[in-house]
Amino acid sequence: MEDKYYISESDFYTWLQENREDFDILMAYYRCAMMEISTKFNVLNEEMSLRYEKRNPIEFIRHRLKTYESIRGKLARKRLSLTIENIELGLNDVAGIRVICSFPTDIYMLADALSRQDDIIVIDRKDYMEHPKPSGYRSLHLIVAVPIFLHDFKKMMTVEVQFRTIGMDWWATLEHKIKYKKDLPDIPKVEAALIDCAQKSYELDLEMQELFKTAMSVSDE
Ligand code: 0O2
Repeated sequence: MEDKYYISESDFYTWLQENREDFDILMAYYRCAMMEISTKFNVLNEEMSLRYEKRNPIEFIRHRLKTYESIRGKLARKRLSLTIENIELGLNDVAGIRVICSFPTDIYMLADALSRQDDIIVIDRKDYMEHPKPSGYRSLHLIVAVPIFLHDFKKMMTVEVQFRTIGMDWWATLEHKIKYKKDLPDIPKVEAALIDCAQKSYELDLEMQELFKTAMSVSDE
C-alpha cells in the first residue's frame, strides 16, 4: 500500500520551489537562533575562564541546519505532511548546536547554566550519558526554545543542543561513518566492538577528569 507520508525527492523540490520564500525565512530564523545559543555558550566559556577553576570548559562549538534530505526523511518518519508549519512545529532539531566539552562534569554544569537562563525554555532533556543508547552513543541532548528579536516582533525558535566530551564526539563521528543510519545488515561483531570502544572511551574520559582534579588539588596546595 502507498504510504501517504512518503515524500519523494522530486515532490520535495517542487514543494520547495513553491514555498521558497517562506522556507528561506524559516531557515534564517533558525540561523539566528543558533547564533543566540552560540553567544550564550561563548559568554559562559569566557566567564569560566576568569572565575571558578579559571579554565574554558568548552573545547569548541559546531552548528548545523538540517539538510533537505534529513528534513524530508524525518517528516515522513514522524508521519507529518510537507508544510512549513510541520517543519517548524513538528521537528525539534532543524537547528542543532554541538558543544564539545573538556570533561563529563562540564556537560552538566553548562547544560544547567543554559537551562537556568530566564529567556530559555527547556522543552526536552535526554541524558544519553547516564543512559547510553544501545549503540553505545553517549551525549546530553537538550531541546530548548530561545527568543530571537526581529525588527518588529520576537519569535521563539527551537534548537537542539548536544553536549559531548571530545571522546564522545570522536566515537559518535566515527560510528556515524561506520554504521549509523546505513541500511546495512547488523554485523554483531562490529556492533559489540563499537559498544566496547564507547565504554573504553568513557572510562578514559572519567580517568582524565580525575587526573585534572588531582592536578588542580596539588596546584591549590
Ligand atoms: P544528524 O545527521 O546528526 O542530524 P526525536 O527527535 O526525539 O524524534 P531522534 O531524532 O532519534 O528522535 O533524537 P535523538 O535520539 O535524541 O537523536 C538525535 C541525534 O543524536 C541524531 O541526529 C544524531 O546526531 C545523534 N545520535 C543519536 N543516536 C546516535 C547513534 O547511535 N550514533 C551516532 N553517531 N549519533 C547518534 P540525526 O537527526 O539522527 O542525524
